[in-house]
Amino acid sequence: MKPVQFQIAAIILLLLSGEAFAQYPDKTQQIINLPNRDTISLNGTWKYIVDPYENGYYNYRYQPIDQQENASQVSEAIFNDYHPTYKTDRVEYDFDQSGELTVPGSWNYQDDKLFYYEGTIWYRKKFDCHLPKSGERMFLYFGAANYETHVYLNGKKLGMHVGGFTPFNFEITSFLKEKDNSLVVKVDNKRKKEGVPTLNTDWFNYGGITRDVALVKVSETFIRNYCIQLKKGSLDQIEGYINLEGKDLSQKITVEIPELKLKKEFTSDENGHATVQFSLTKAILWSPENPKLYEVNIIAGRSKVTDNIGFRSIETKGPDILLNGKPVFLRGISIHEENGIRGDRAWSADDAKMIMGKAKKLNCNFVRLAHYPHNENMIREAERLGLMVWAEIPVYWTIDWENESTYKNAEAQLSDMICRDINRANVIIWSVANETPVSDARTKFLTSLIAKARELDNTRLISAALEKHTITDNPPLFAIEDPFARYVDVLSFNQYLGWYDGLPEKCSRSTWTIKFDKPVIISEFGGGAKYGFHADKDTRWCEEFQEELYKQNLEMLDKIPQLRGMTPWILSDFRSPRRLLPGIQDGWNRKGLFSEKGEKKKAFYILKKYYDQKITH
Ligand code: GCB
Repeated sequence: MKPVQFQIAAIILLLLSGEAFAQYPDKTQQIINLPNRDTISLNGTWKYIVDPYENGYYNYRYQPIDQQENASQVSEAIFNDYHPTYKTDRVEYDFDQSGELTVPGSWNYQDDKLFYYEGTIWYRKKFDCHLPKSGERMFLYFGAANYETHVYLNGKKLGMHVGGFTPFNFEITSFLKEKDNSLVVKVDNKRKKEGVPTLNTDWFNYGGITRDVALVKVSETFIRNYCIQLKKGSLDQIEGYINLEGKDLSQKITVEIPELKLKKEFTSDENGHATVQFSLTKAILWSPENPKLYEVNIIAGRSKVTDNIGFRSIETKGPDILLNGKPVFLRGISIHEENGIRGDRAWSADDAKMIMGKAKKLNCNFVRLAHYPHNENMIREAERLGLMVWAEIPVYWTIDWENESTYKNAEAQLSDMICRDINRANVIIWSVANETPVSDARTKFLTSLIAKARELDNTRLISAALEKHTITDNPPLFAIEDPFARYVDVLSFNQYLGWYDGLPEKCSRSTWTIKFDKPVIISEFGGGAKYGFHADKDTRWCEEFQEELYKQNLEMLDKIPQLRGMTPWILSDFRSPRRLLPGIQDGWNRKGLFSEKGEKKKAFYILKKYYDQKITH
């Protein structure tokens, strides 16, 4: 083919493949409840190649190789310096001779040379596998990879995914071999202006395959996702759905809760969708005091899924948050998904136990999982321990509000988070943003996200961490003036009196006027302290300063009449490339109540004491 013809063909292919690998599908394709599916783990050691110039993806004209003529060969052809006018036998890569990374795990903490690396790494895993029998299908599932991921199996591109914190899957039934499958994955964690999050964040940009990878075996027609939860406002009526995928979409589906001797039947429509409604009598409701879960079985022909589900209601009434009809104060803490001892993203059940155990020590009944969807172990462990959850998407600071594809990306992350966790009783709040600057474009973006969240789940509360507004400086008087405040169920805001705004004593001179008849949650307050650094309470970075800051803030905030909870910033010190003060920060945001190694700072005891008193009210 002559170069010009070739280029036209390439463009056509590019357009076609753009559709085939749709980044932000309208309907979530999630397979949920991985912990209880028939899976084969692909965790472990993977070969890797660092590719800062994306030589394995773009040719010398910077055209993506895998969207051109030889797309089906791509995983074998990467790094061949592919030239459109001639083919070459020359090979300039070799997975076999390359190093190994452990999956899950970011690459940053596994090799000093990769600590600040932001770019592409190619992974390869070889595996043998029993081929699916007739009537069975196989999917490849990633818990998450940060940020943009392209996946190839045995030379065939399966697709791509954008977003670092949500799961994705591809069907691989017809591409599998019995022996020596070659799974090649390109992960790129370059920050992008139009990304979600965008260029600037206050957390570490861990790159790579950061959560579990597994093969999932299902039957030809299978239960993809479902929601079995209490109907909004009810303590005994279940309302939900079940979605099947496959050939026999319209069929009988049974839902059983053996402990309650319940067995109900439903019929799915021609799209595989069934609406579920039934009464739940004499069930013990899920609560922090008694985080009761029931085994729930869903059976559709040969497809059976078991989940452990709790039932509870969550509502607001004026300024009150009602859990199972009773007012509750949210004794919370903000958390990043990080294991500071390892110095990496948290991903495992053990990581989740360690982190949530600390929140329990503070006497929390609530956690804010900031600033992106955390892995499923975190939510399930919190549910087991009786911790309610605020879940959030990385619409953080200065997103590209006018960009349609940025919106689609944010909406896909929101939808995927909701779909994955919709059966978790402890999730009570979906948050759509953190500290976003007020503008019409921003408010439109966020109200569209809220509409989507309500369409997918009309039972949970919606919020966003907003910012305060100064009405007068002297005496300091603050309010929440953000126009977006009227759309949320729970009015939440971050404020840093005593740290970014004055010294802790400013709290005693400050007052708040909040005109909304809604529950108020302080989604962040806090200040930095280096564990083990002791001085007087006026010396920044010492534990005594942070202790005083907590005392003063709690006294001030407690006077807000609508105050119904808080999630101070933050449980543990966390890595942030913005925090470089030598000897103090050294790359860590020091606002933790625990150090990254798990040592308690003095402020821990102040918050715990406050929560101990709150428990009686
Ligand atoms: C904030 C952000 C949070 C930061 C924190 C801080 O307002 O929401 O992501 O880490 O302040 O430490 O400055």
